[in-house]
Amino acid sequence: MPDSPSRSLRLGIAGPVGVGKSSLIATLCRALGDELALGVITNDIYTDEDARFLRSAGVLAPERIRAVETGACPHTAIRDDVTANLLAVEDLEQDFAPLDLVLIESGGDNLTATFSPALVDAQLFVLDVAGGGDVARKGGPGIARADLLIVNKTDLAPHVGVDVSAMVADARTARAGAPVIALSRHDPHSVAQLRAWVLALVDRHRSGDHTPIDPGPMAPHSHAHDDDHDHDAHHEHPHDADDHHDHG
Ligand SMILES: Nc1nc2c(ncn2[C@@H]2O[C@H](COP(=O)(O)OP(=O)(O)O)[C@@H](O)[C@H]2O)c(=O)[nH]1
Ligand SMILES: [Mg+2]
Repeated sequence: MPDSPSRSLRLGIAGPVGVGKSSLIATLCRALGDELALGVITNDIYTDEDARFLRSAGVLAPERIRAVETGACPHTAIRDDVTANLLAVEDLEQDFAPLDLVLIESGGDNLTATFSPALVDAQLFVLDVAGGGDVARKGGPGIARADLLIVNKTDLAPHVGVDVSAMVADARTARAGAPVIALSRHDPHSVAQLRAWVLALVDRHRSGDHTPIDPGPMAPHSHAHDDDHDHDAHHEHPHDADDHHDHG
């Protein structure tokens, strides 16, 4: 629930590592920076690499881009205990009031990670064609129920043997018709579609006509953490569906 219609729209960007979340945020800052007051939060496990990439892209004043370091479990910081992210958003909103839109990039450790509706008003889930044409069909809460699904890097489709229109059709089926945009930062028409979708959402948020949807918690899962970090990867944390899992 928006605290007040004048608070910024908080838009989450989720999806696996490497699908182009940071690049999509840079694209959005370029496409919307003239008409909206923007802020960006990145979630990285141990670094502020995404924030540094975005600052160096020069698409937004560097002080409007802040990093939250999430520790071992980036999905926890956007779903189960969103305190650090909420504080970062509220600080940005206070420091640059009034902001229209805050973009929050997830740490992207898991195909099924979703944002809590306590942190974001709406969320995008990003896939790329290089992940294979099948991935959209495999589903998961973000793919099925995020406010918008992006099939990214369509310019690469001929090189990886993926049929974009079939992938988009599968995605639409998995989402019961909810919106899907086939995107490439090299395709101005697709960028214009994304821009229009975000502007329409900001309008609905301002007029109080947008209702946040919870895609639901991530599926029960186990995953191995990077071997090159010296920390105890074996731990459990509660998810909101009470589906405890082990990291191995
Ligand atoms: N060909 C192509 N590459 C892209 C596109 N968007 C992002 N990339 C590349 O994909 C890689 C991962 O992008 P990044 O934004 O860091 O992904 P993230 O881990 O999801 O934040 C980088 O090398 C980007 O340059 C796109 O539309 N087309
Ligand atoms: Mg990134």
